[in-house]
Amino acid sequence: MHVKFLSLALFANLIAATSAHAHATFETPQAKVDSYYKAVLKVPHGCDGQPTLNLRVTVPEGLIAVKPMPKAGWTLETSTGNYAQNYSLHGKKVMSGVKQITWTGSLESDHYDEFVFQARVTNALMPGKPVHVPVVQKCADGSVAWTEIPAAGQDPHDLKRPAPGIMILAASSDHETGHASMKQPSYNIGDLVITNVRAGATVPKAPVAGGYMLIKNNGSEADFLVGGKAAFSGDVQIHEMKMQGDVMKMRELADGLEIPAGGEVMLKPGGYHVMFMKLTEPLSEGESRKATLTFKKAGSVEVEFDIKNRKHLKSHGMDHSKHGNSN
Ligand SMILES: [Cu+2]
Repeated sequence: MHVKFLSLALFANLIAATSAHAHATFETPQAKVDSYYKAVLKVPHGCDGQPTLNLRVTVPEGLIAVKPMPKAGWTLETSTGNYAQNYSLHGKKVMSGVKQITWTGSLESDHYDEFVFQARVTNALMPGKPVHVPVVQKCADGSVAWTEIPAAGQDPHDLKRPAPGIMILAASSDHETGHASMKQPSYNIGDLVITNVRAGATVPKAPVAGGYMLIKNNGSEADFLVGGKAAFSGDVQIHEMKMQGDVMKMRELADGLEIPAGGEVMLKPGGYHVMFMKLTEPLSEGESRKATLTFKKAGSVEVEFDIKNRKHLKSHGMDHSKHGNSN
């Protein structure tokens, strides 16, 4: 059997359609975390002049609750299996689902068609990184396997047959986890991703300051934020704020703050926070301060806190005027 290949581009927004080859692509090459993504795979032609008889899509880990769209004139088959990790969707545990979709029919080589499925984008996928969807196109006399996954930072052009990809964007449904984490740096340590790192501005001689952030755990085991170190603070503690009757009480979490497996915790004013005790200098709005955070399993990571005044902390460090146009 001889096998011939055609070309396929990854990201329509990154790779302009300047190639001499025809490409199969996703119509929308970006998808947001914690949202449903409609994947429209565009197949512009068959294998070197032959009609396409069969198209098989392999669902990558992190896309769940996949539902393919039936096509008139095509037979639709799916195979299901267990995910590598458990996910939660609408409060329910999801452990398995569609892992492979196959459409069988016929698409003339000089015709164009689209193959559609819907998927839930889980927070196991990291914003700013692409996810790749291997596709195999079969013809009477051979097949085209778009299954090569580019390494981190590798130009898909360097691959002969890259799997089409989708760039993962931060969730937008919630301003806490939305564009704030896109415009601010994100810190990775082990399975943890830390974004939206900010601390409250202080008045001169103030003894303490609060530090806030979003911590995501993409791993399969819980981790704990147990403490930290900062040049501007004599003692870095992890605190919880809670209403006790009518009184807001603050206490140190002696065992640390749990970041559950596959979950996330937002540290914010009025809730969990890093407490910088024994401040050695005031923190002024607009400045930033480096500090080290220590996790029980993942270890220590240096992060930079953006210093915000109280009002901007409450709005998660974002400028209100920019809230309207994040999409
Ligand atoms: Cu505190």
